[in-house]
Amino acid sequence: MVDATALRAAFARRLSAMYGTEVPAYNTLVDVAQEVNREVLARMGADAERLGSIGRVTAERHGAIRVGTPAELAQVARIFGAMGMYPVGYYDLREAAGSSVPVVSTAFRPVDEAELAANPFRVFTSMLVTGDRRFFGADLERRLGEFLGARRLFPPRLLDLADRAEAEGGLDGEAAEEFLTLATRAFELSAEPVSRSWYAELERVSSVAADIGGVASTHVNHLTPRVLDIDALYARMSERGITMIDAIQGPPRWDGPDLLLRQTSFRALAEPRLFREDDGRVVQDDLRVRFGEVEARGIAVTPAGRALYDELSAELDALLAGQQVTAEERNAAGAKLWADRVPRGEAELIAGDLAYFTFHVLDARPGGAAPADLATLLADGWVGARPIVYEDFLPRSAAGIFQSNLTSDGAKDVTAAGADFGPEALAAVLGRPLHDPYELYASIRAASLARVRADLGLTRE
Ligand code: OOG
Ligand code: NI
Repeated sequence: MVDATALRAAFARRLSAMYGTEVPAYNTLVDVAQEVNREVLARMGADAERLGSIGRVTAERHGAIRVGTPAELAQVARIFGAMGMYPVGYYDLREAAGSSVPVVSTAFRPVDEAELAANPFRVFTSMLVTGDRRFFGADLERRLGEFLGARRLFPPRLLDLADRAEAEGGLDGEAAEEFLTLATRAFELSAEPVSRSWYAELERVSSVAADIGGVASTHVNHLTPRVLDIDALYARMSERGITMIDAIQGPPRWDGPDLLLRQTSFRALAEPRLFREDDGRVVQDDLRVRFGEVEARGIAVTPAGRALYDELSAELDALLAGQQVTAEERNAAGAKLWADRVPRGEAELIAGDLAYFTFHVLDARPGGAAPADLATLLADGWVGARPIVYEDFLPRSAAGIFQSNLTSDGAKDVTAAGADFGPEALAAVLGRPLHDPYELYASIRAASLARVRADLGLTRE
């Protein structure tokens, strides 16, 4: 029996091998990320593994895919469900700062601690909101609906195997092989010709709409490795002649602990694609829709920590509004705000309930009766803390990643009516609960505290 964990790990490896043949620069990115990770490990030793073992970090990827309809998204949920990946979080990229991308998104990922440690593969998944009048007029919505309704992204056999795997907790060897082959193939770039005029019409609305609804299949948009020092990676990729986007998105580089998520990318590569002209001729041209992205993950923050992050980001924007600053200058201004306002020590992050940690009883604890409160347990050396890694995404960075890789600005009619499509609507489409990331982190923390209490023979206060 190949269980969900093994299916997920195998799928991540196969997708990586496939994407490397389609986008060779991805292989360079993975090589450089691993080179940097080895150096950080040599330099920092065990500290380098505080946010995940080197085994986990080396295998760690996130993918991004985009689909067109609720029915397609529900099928995606079944395929990932087979691999122990469940929808977590709601992102509205139609609204995020600076964004005009007509999608709502979630991330499929493992939700419990052991599964995350075994393989945290996650896929940022976006769905077009074709009923949003700011982007699509009624006629275009209707034609888009017809086009999307007529295509089939996933073969019925793949969906059957997915359902069986989810119901039975895995698949036997032969069925697992078939499932993995079909699942990987479903995300390959198709060689089918693209209708030039249809693609162009959608591209006038948004290049993301064209990438999703202009073609008859779906594909991985990017596959992102994790790196332990993203500033070193940025410099090294630039030295290799790969032009990175202007900046690293997310929190600034500073001399405190890594929090949340920092990401950067290089521009979409021109890939050869076949086009069908209106007169029926098929010609070769290229499209720039896929790109390379890399990320560094930090500690998961609580709602209070997130509010502080959002506040500091807004203050930084206000501070720099109207000024022409380089990415370095922006980082320096951000790092200064952080130095003034974000605690630099893990103990302060715990005391201020700003970030999530798990707790464990230390072997070398004092004798006698254990104190009952966590602060004293930590301060007196009874209990140690380990940070919980941030497993999710940042809407503003996601919008920045989408945006910096678009070939055109598209057109959004801000006076037209948007379409309500909130987290409840998304959960209804998925046909399964949409997990709240904060609840997941909090329950991992709570489980560790329950173990500490049991180990120390403490009853709940
Ligand atoms: C997804 C963009 C968001 C991230 O890492 O924030 C994303 C896409 O381009 O489809 O992947
Ligand atoms: Ni991404």
